[in-house]
Amino acid sequence: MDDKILQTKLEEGILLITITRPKAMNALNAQFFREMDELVASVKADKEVRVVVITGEGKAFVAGADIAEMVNKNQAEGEAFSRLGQNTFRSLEKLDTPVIAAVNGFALGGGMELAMACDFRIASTKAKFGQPEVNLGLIPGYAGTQRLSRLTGMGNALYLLMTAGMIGADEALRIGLVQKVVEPEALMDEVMKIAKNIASKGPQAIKKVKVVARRGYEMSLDEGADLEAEAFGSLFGDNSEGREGMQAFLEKRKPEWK
Ligand code: CO8
Repeated sequence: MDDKILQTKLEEGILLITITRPKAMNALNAQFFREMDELVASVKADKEVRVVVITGEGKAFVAGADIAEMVNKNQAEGEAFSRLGQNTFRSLEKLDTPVIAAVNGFALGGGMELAMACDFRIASTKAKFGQPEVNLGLIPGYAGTQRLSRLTGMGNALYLLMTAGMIGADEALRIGLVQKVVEPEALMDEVMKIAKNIASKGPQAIKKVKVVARRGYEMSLDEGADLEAEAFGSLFGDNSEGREGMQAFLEKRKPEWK
């Protein structure tokens, strides 16, 4: 029997990762982080994977870190569990391959933090978002305190972090936490359509655009623009992706990416 939490399917360059612990609402435990670390390393090494999609089985995307696994931790173990998750989510975010969260249901606590570490989020109308940690006498520990304000602005972030309230997909769309909301039965078709669209673009350009946008966000505008110019230049020249893309446009044909 395959007792992996993360089930994968690779189809037309799209790696679909499904979190399959539905009886525990896909709560994140140490095994999840081990498996996710392995997957991130394999995506880094695999040129076939153009886009990663993450979703959850059942009625949750992920309902948080595994409370049963956390409850008896001491201070040092709590901090270590936080760093473990932070490192995994950071390495996911740093992949140069795009990562899309297909949020099918509850995305709470560590689950919302996982969704926020993805490049963008497509939500089902059934999705519910929240950072309920303060209900448990905790705070987010997978950098949710940092990413939420970057995505939604400080007022929206502190409102959600302090009230621990749950919001629906439409409210998440309004505050910029998700980029699109679709009916539950259309979620995976829509996400796959978006993923295939991205996979059809220049593969080097997609990677560069992600890395430059993300790294530049942590720099001054001048430093970010410098990084952009360097990456822009790298797409030019004989046998380059940019040459093929522009040539194909001028010749009114589809580009042939390598
Ligand atoms: N951890 C462990 N088990 C969980 C979790 C969780 N986060 N969420 C749900 N479960 C379990 C339930 O205990 C239950 O188990 P059992 O069947 O054995 O009783 C099963 O999943 C089904 O859950 P419910 O019966 O509660 O299902 P409902 O449909 O009634 O409710 C909810 C669904 C609303 C999602 C509800 O389960 C809930 O509120 N869950 C907890 C949400 C939460 O508080 N999440 C935040 C957790 S803390 C966190 O994520 C911190 C992240 C940073 C950590 C840093 C490391 C230190």
